[in-house]
Amino acid sequence: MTSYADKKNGIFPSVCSLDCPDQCGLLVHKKDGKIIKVDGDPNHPVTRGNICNKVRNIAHRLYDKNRLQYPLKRLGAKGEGKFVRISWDEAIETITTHWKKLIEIDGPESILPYSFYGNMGNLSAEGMDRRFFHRLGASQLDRTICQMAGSTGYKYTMGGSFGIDPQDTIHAKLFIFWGINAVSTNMHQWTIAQKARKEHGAKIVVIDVHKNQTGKMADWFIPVFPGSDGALALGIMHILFAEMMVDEAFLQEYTIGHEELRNHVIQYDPATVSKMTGVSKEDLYKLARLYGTTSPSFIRIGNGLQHHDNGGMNTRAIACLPALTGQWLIKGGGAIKSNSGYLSHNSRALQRPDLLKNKNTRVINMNLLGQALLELDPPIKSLYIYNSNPAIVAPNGNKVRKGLERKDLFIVVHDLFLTETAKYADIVLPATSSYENTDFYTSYWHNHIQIQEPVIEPYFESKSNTEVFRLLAKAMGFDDPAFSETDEELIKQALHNPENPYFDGITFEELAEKKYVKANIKPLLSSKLKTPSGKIELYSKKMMEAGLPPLPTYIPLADDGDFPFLFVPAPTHNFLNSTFSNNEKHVSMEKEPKLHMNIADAKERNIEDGDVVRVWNDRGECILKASVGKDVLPGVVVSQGLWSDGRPGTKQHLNALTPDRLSDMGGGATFFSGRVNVEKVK
Ligand SMILES: Nc1nc2c(c(=O)[nH]1)N[C@H]1C(S)=C(S)[C@@H](COP(=O)(O)OP(=O)(O)OC[C@H]3O[C@@H](n4cnc5c(=O)[nH]c(N)nc54)[C@H](O)[C@@H]3O)O[C@H]1N2
Ligand SMILES: Nc1nc2c(c(=O)[nH]1)N[C@H]1C(S)=C(S)[C@@H](COP(=O)(O)OP(=O)(O)OC[C@H]3O[C@@H](n4cnc5c(=O)[nH]c(N)nc54)[C@H](O)[C@@H]3O)O[C@H]1N2
Ligand code: SF4
Ligand SMILES: [Mo]
Repeated sequence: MTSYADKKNGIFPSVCSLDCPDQCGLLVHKKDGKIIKVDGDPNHPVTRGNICNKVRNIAHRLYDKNRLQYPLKRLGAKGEGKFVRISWDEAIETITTHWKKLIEIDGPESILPYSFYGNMGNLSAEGMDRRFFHRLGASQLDRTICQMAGSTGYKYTMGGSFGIDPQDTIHAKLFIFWGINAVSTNMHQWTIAQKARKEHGAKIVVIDVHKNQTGKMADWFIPVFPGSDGALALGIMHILFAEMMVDEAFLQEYTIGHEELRNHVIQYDPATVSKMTGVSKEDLYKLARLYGTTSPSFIRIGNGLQHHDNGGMNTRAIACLPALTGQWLIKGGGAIKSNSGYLSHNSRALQRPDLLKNKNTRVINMNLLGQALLELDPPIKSLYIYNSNPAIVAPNGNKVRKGLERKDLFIVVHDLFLTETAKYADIVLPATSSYENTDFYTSYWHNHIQIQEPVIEPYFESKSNTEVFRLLAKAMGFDDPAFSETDEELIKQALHNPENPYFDGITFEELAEKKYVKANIKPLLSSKLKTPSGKIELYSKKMMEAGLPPLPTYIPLADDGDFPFLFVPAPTHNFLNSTFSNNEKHVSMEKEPKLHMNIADAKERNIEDGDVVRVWNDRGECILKASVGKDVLPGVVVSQGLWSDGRPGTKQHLNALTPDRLSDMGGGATFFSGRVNVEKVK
């Protein structure tokens, strides 16, 4: 294993560890032992030398004056932010002594790990941590906050997270970016679309509730009501069948349920669908005919349209479209929701669920964190939080914070910063950045596996996730060899996955030498799909068994009270979720949080562009600046960014407003299905 950490000067290979589909290959420039510049690797076939501004400026975050240097113990009240430095020995001793007592009195399920993908490295996000909590017998966390609804909906249709190779989309003549703010969240897919537009006149259509940075650069922007995408997809299907633009041979050979679907979509006529979606009949015909007559056509299905009560079904419905026109057989045609299925590593070897010894420990949905902390019986008595910042990112945030405030709840937070969440902790542990670690990465969009070797020394006393779990295991007296294996051994075990043919022949040695290796992907339909029938399931018996409509169906959003606006608090350009929201450089690039509203709605409330507005519902309130115009439909308001609410005089914890209902499938989050009211602050 190489480490470049002790090299003072030079340019070294690295990988972006952020939760972003692009998973760029990076070149890190060092001077006197410090990172001074980060570039995209020009030889990386997907990155091609381009990276986002967030990561170009990452040195500002890595060396931020507020970055944690030592373990801390809380002095003040929970949430207050008063801490004192302690040693690692004291930190580990305090945690494990507390846990041993809890296990004796309340049992191990009184302890709950809470994490997400603040670091996408497979060892950092789901390696030694999983081994540790399995052995402990802690409550298990269902990690549902991001893509669960959509992935489950897509899986019913296509059998798993399998789409096309994004590098092939250069051949597409039509790109539909559907519920994805790709300019900010998948920039290399956007770059390919622009190249295709320039080289062969490809058209770019964006379907969104907000004409944001992506919609503004489209050839055609189509605004829709939040949560209405399923209806829009069904309206397109209606026209495709009615005007005989479907590929009958493809339907016969590769799908099941086409006749049921053909009859089912008769009810979704253009007039009906126009009312459901806000898309005019004319535009609906235009879109369906464009889609029905252009080949190859490619749909990039985003996460936005699935953060809804009906998010699973919306995705399921859109996923049926490429089959109707036979796109999956054409190079560059088809869709991508997520491609994570292609790069599934040996998670059993890495996570060692066998250490649970078949104990049937309870599973807690992370979207219900507030409820779990306040209502669960027997109660959760300790939380160990890493790779995530729930006090900002979790839905129904005030409920979450009320739970975190519980005096009898022992909280440990492992992070690079004293986040809003860390302020509630009893013990705070400093984390290394991914640039200080060894790890391997598997993108959920492109098809490359990548390796990260340390490029800088650990920052002061910070430690990686794997290292901390090794220390905790030792202090708990866990002597299974699983807890002493090195990072290199863990990577080798994970890469050896006999169940994934695409990993065939890819070795640690090759990866260590080349830094990135493309998996041996075969065309999607060259073998049976992983659906029960092996085909694309337009009709799904499995859905019916799960109590869902077996055919794609429009189901309106749940009732969220009498507030006049649907509220969509989406991610923003210069942050990654809440990461960077506490770094001055990135906050200065992003400026301030805004509330986009339609001019007609604003007029009714005497709100002008730039006015300060109060946004509220029965869950909480925020104070934002109004941005008045025509970028959203009447009845919809949109904000961007998960802002830190630590700065004095601000009230911008947007998840204070969001519902913690679960979506129709997969226990997913419904961040964008909430309602609010808005008024001018005098
Ligand atoms: N710069 C940046 N990049 C990121 C992130 C970030 O925070 N910042 N986050 C990362 C993560 S974890 C994820 S999951 C992805 C998410 O990235 P995307 O897949 O782009 O998903 P979102 O940004 O959640 O939402 C995308 C768009 O959906 C729109 N939208 C909301 N509701 C609806 C609807 O009902 N219908 C339609 N058609 N559109 C709707 C929103 O206005 C938004 O423009 O991005 C990753 N990349
Ligand atoms: N309103 C609203 N809420 C949302 C969303 C939305 O669109 N709107 N998006 C949702 C989505 S899709 C997602 S994925 C979630 C994401 O939510 P989170 O997973 O919480 O993502 P981040 O806010 O980026 O927080 C990651 C944290 O991990 C820390 N971290 C980074 N690397 C490491 C490491 O190696 N070790 C440790 N211990 N810590 C590390 C970072 O410093 C940061 O504080 O948010 C969700 N919340
Ligand atoms: S955040 Fe995304 S686009 Fe930016 S460097 Fe990382 S992987 Fe690339
Ligand atoms: Mo996400």
